[in-house]
Amino acid sequence: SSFLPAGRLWEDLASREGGCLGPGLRIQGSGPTLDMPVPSSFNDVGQDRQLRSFVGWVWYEREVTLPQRWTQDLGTRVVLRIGSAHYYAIVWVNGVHVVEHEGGHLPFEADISKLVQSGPLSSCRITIAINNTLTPHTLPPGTILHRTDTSKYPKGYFVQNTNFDFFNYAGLHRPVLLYTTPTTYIDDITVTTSVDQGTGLVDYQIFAQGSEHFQLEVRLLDQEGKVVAQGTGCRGQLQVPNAHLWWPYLMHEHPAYLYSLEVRLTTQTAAGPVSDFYALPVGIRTVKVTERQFLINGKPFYFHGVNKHEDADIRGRGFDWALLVKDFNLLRWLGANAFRTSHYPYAEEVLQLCDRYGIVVIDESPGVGIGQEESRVWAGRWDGEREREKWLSRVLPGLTSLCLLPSVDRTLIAHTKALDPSRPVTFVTNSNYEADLGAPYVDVICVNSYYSWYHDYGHLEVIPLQLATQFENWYRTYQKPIIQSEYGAGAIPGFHQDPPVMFSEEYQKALLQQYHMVLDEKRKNYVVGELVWNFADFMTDQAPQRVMGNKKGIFTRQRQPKAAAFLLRERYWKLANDTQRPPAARGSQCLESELPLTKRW
Ligand code: BDP
Repeated sequence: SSFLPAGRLWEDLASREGGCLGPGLRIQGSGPTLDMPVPSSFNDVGQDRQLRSFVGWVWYEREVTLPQRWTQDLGTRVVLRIGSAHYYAIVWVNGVHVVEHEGGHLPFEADISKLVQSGPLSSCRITIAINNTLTPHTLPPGTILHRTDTSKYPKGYFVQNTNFDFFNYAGLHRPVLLYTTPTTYIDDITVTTSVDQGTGLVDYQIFAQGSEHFQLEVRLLDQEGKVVAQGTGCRGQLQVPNAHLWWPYLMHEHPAYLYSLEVRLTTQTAAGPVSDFYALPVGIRTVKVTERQFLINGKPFYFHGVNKHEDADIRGRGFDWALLVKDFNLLRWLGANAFRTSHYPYAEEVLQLCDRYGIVVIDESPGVGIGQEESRVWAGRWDGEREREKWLSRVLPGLTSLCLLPSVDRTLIAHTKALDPSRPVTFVTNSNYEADLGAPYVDVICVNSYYSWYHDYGHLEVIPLQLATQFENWYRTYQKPIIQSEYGAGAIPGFHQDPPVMFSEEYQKALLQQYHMVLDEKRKNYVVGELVWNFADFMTDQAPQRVMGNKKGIFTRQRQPKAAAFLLRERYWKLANDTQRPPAARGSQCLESELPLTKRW
């Protein structure tokens, strides 16, 4: 698509009109444009320092020709779907405003049938203005600092300030799609599952739009394509005797078993019956938290995994299938059974792959870096139920096991649980166990610590004492299971020093080993997981403590293992054997590609 950076900030504009162009104008010919791939961040695609750090409005435009059936059959509904646009987006079709959306990490769409079906034209010009300015009112928040000392800065100079440790990549980060449905269509499907003495119970609720008159048929198919249960109507319960449960990776011989829930909606029209159809993969599983354990299907689950980012060379935060599948292959290689979507919701394709690979997810809202000023802003906005709903629709995750909130607000946590009682709720804290305001209300406590990294530099020997104290304090105070949600050390790939020194691969490895000694002790009791910071090196703002980004990855940004990756691989496979597989079944549960490792044991 063509792309035009328009050079104005939000706060310069009286309204969010999208900068210097009126909606009727074409981008082509209105100024110098660039070719811009979608999906991708725009920052690293060019050879231009200003584009890399650009703050303000950018414009995307693309003209497509639609099939005649779409534009002439009035029984067809044409939808424009935008996977994500960071941060604020305004969308026009053929110069007509169709939708606006705030928030850079969730999809949104617009019904554009009327626009494309109104004339003989079958062309469709999609124009999207995006503003990446972060303010105290955005999620994540940020501030624009105006530098007014003219002896140091040119007139009008400003910088975007943020309180988080990743680069504020922007653009159309996920696919932009045009698709069709009939005018009466399946809008949403909600599924919850439970198990009663081996019988899987699948409760479904289907939301249809467009008319009141339709029939709904529901079928549940197993992996062989056999129908195992069926129903009719908008809501019901399907019963699956001897159900195959959805188990996490390495916890069962056949992990990640998915049924397919097929929903067919039929309407009678003058031209005959018309149907809409949707197939949703469904895993039957239960999740429960006790005082010391995190139970999946009634068995203790230990999270051994990573924190991630949507981040890579050139494409920035842009969605890329090859990268995604590589990452899942690395997770399998590592023996990881879980990850956290730090620090925002990831593309839905990521969650779908987690379901297929048996990876348990802590799905995080974009509420990172909320300081005191922003808390006041948000506290104001949470007044009143409508604002609260708006907030929740932005922070609630998709198909995952845990839902993570940014806030220590008791009613917000209660409300989240009311909306989705099937998922435990947590939030990640660096704070002091005594001062923490959220811990009393969450299901699982997630604690970050960076011993011998951000203090006691180089003194690896203090980790066991400090970490044991951390766990004991939190557990004594709250009696809830704890996940070590972040720990780690920076290592510049190829830097070696023994005895270990900070930033060497040896130091990263040695620091992790110190943590593991304590984790091994405490996991016998109430520690239910460990997630290393971070899966891969990732880009950040420039700062003297960052070496072309954050180097705490156990893989490089190009997904090559550092020494610590081999250490964790050995540990995670051993943890899987120790804690999750019945002894008799050991060694029989690996995928073919992993057999050499199992044979070694
Ligand atoms: C953690 C933050 C994470 C940072 C990390 C670090 O959650 O975003 O990248 O510290 O400093 O507390 O490496």
